[in-house]
Amino acid sequence: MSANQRVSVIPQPVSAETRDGAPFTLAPTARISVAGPGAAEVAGLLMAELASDCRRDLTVVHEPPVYGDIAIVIAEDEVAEEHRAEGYSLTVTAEGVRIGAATAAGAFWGVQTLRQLVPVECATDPLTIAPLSIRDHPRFGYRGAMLDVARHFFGPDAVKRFIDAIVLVKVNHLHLHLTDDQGWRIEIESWPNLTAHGGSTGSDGSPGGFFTQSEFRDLVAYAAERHVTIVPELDMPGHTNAALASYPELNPSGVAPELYTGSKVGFSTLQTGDPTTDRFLADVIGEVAALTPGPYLHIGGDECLSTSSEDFLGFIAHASALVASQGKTAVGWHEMGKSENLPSGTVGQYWDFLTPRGSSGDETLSFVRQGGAVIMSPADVSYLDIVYEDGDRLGQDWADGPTELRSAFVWDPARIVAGLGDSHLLGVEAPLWTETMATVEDVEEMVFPRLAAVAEVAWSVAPADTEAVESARDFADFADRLAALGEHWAAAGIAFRRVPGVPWRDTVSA
Ligand code: TNX
Repeated sequence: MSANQRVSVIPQPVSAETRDGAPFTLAPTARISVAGPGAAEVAGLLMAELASDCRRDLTVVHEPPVYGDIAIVIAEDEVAEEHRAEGYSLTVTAEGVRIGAATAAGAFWGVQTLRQLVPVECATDPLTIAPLSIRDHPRFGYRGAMLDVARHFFGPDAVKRFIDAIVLVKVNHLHLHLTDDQGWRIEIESWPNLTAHGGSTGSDGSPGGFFTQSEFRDLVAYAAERHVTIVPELDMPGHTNAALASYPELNPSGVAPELYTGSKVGFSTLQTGDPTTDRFLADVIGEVAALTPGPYLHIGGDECLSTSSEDFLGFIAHASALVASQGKTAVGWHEMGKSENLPSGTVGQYWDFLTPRGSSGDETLSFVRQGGAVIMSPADVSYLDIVYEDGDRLGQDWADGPTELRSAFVWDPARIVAGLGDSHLLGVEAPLWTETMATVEDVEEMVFPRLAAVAEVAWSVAPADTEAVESARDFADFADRLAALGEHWAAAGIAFRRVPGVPWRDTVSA
């Protein structure tokens, strides 16, 4: 374990050991040698990073490596069978760097580890890395971040920047909360007013905006190149004022409400069993499914405080069946587990606290009873919009806030709902709700560093089986590694928050 601690990477790899001997030095003659399916694409991304961050011009060659090269090798037997989906190995010696993986995704995560090991001064100083050997694979296949583009809209460039930042800590799902009371952000060709009117504003009267279908397709492709799956969310039947405001015929009165720019939740609802609403559902779910190569389509289902329970159950059965009929796996917030009529395999997303209250635990177990799995997003530790400290300018405090970095780190997803262990969990996701965040800098301040903590919870091995997760996770060690990652964030211009308790290095400016 002590050798482990000298290799500074987040998330902590499964095994990481430093080795004796001379360091690797990147010479001007170095090349990236590739072998195996997908290796050239991963090498292309590494090449671009080394060009932009370190001003090094490497070529990619389909030849065996020679002394001083960086090799990326993709072949089945590079990784033990049970870890092939995303596992990788990384060795560094004076002779060269070698990443081995069974898939392009595994090689890509190996590259992210390598990026953290490259010194940030690589543009001006020699690029050297001490010899080491890493073997690594994730605990969970679903490691997510959610960006709420409905309250404040963030456009394609901002979302790409977000993707670039989350992959460094091996987050591989980006859940986009595309619709809410304050705005509808995805073009639906058969219902154009959803964006023309429903996308025209946002929280606090912000300017709004939306993704055209072609922008969205481009975003999905950009994410896929980086081994990130986009999970689109159409939140319904509540959280739908923007849709109701765009089409009077979706309202029982036939009168459209005004657009909404406040922060209340739970006041809007679509109707159950209404023919116009049913046509709307089939159209929007059909168009978004067609834009989505990934397996998941999230249909919300949270905080339906204005929907009768009978209507809620009918609505969820109908909408989730539509998702399944499009060949997608429905995902919903845990309230959707009230339904006993979910298509088999429907995924639940838990957003209650570390200690479940009321019926949230049972609603979450309902997904497993119906053949599905669960994503853990406990609000009191993984919600990135909760204030860091009392009195913060950004964020809310309803989820037992403030949420310090330490709280985002010392918890375990398999110890929340009794009866839900690793085998029932798809993974872990950290959501960012943006009622109070208007700029990319605001977003980055809330997301970083806490996303790094949640990413480690999702990727790294479970803490030892002791009663208290608090003592099983080594926060001091995490904080040391985070200080090194912070240098990379600073170099990339990410507006992370220098929270107390971390030995941030002040040689670089944030
Ligand atoms: C609850 S948790 C919400 C969101 C809010 C968020 C603010 C959940 C599924 N819904 O509508 O934006 O709290 O923290």
